[in-house]
Parts: sequence; C-alpha cells; structure tokens
Amino acid sequence: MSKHRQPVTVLPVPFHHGASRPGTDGGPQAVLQAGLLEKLKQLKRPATILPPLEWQKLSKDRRSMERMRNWGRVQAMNEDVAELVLSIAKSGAFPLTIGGDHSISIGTIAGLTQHIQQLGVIWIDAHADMNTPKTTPSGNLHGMALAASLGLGDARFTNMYGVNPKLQSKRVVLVGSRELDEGEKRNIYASGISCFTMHDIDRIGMARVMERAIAIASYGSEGIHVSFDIDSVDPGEAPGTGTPVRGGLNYREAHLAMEMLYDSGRVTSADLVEVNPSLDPSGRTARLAVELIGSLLGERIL
Ligand code: EXY
Ligand code: MN
Ligand code: MN
Ligand code: MN
Repeated sequence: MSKHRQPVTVLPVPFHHGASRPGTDGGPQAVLQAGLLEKLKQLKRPATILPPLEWQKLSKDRRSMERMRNWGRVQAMNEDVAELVLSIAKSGAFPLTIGGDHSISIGTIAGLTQHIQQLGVIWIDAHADMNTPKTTPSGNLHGMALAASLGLGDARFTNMYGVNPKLQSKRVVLVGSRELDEGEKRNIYASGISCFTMHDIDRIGMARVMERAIAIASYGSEGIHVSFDIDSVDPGEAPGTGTPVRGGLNYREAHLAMEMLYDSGRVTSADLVEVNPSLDPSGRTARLAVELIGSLLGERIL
C-alpha cells in the first residue's frame, strides 16, 4: 500500500496522571475539535478515530509513590494503550496516538515493539524524558517515558508488556532538547542515545539535524516512531502545554522536521502529546498540532 494512502487510525488518550498539571486529558478532544479528521480527509487518508481510551478505575488504586507519582494509573493506562496500538499496527493502519501527557508513549512503544522488533525512535521534545525514579526531580512519569522504553528505571514499566529493553539506543534520537536534569544527562550519556539540542539546531540548522536524525533512526530499523511533544515548539507558538521552555522550535522548523520525516518514507507511527487546552483557550496550540500532523502525513505547500 502506498504510504500516501495508508489508512490512519487515531487513538485518543485523554490522560494527565503522568504529569503534575491536569489538563492534558482535554488534549485529544481539543485536537479533534481543531480539525484533525478534516485534515486527514483533505489528505485523502482513510481515517478511523477510535473511542477515547478511558482510564479504568483500578480495583485497588495502587499506592502512589513519591518517585513514581500515580504509577498504578500510568501502568493501567499504558497496558491498554499497548494493546490497542499493537492491534492498530497489525491491521496495517498507521497508528497515531493523541495525548495526553507523554507517559502514554510507554504504552505506544510497548505495543509497537511487539510488532516491529527493530524500531527507530525520533523523540522531538524540549525535554529528554530520560529520568528514572532514582534521578527524577518531580516523580512525574512523563519525564521517564523514554528511559523506561530503553530499559532504564523501575521494572513496573521497563518490563511492562513484552520485551525489555524495547528500544536499542543506537536507533534513538532526541531533537529539540533544551531543559535537562543533571541525573538525566548522566542517563543520556550512559545510554548512548543521540541528542540534537537547540544549540545544535541553531548551529547546523534543522535540515541537517533531521538528515542525521533520520539516518540514525533508520540504521538497521524496520520503521521509525515519531514521538512529538508539542512543548518542543517555542511557547510563543504553542502556549497550551504544561511544561513550557523558552527558546524552542519556530513554526517553520517544526514543519520542516515533519515534512522531512514524511519524505524519508520511513515513519511507521507517531504520538502527538502534551497539548493542554486548559492553558490555551484560544485553541492555537491544538490547531498547530493538527497542522504538524498534516505535514507528517504528506501535506505540502506546493
Ligand atoms: N525533567 C523534568 C522531570 O523529569 O520532572 C520535566 C519533565 C517534563 C516532561 C515533559 C513531557 O516532556
Ligand atoms: Mn483525572
Ligand atoms: Mn515529553
Ligand atoms: Mn516535554
């Protein structure tokens, strides 16, 4: 099936328990209301929007822990996300997960790697999400999602749903990092993943960074998962997010990254996370999310 016409199955994951601030549970609805389905139709992509995943009240809400806040809820949600994303991937459709805070990517990657063993990941984010319970400054699991997928951290997440580690660091690339914790920096160096910070983007430009990121994530992989945290974009363009950091991607850099990813022909799935409509009543952030998904799926200026 040509990538231009591959069906897209959207999994809305209204969830905020991996973060400090509530509000990302309104993310999927905001992105849908901003015109995601219309955008997919415009791109002539057959689209299925699954019902929003509801976080099932745990029979016994496992006691939250200071260094892994709401771990029971995050684990329960991610087991459901993994199950559904795996079935979407097996169906031959393009899995597009809409968050929700970034902890849901633990489940996305767990599900995908049951289907694609050698998966490349490009994690576009102001943050690295490479903390573990030992290094986290907040206890928020959205700051530990990539680490867990690399087998770093607590077994409740590193062993969740299948193999451990789910990813090989030589195929994992961070793009847009600009706020990293000290312990997290040690984890990044020790893991061997690649990291293009905003300094790198300023120096060599987004086109060169994406050429290298795509080459790294493609090396020996059967596909690339794009995990796009809307806080990678400068807060001036994307104010509706819970952990904003100044000096982010400008509007065109974000689009160029997504356009080059599409042109690579290597992208097999994506997350779009951390849209928090309670922080942006104008809806501008949700509209940007829809536009960026359009660029990732082949929309072009000319
Ligand atoms: N590094 C900080 C922490 O681990 O608490 C902030 C993490 C923010 C994570 C957001 C999803 O990108
Ligand atoms: Mn809640
Ligand atoms: Mn993130
Ligand atoms: Mn982030």
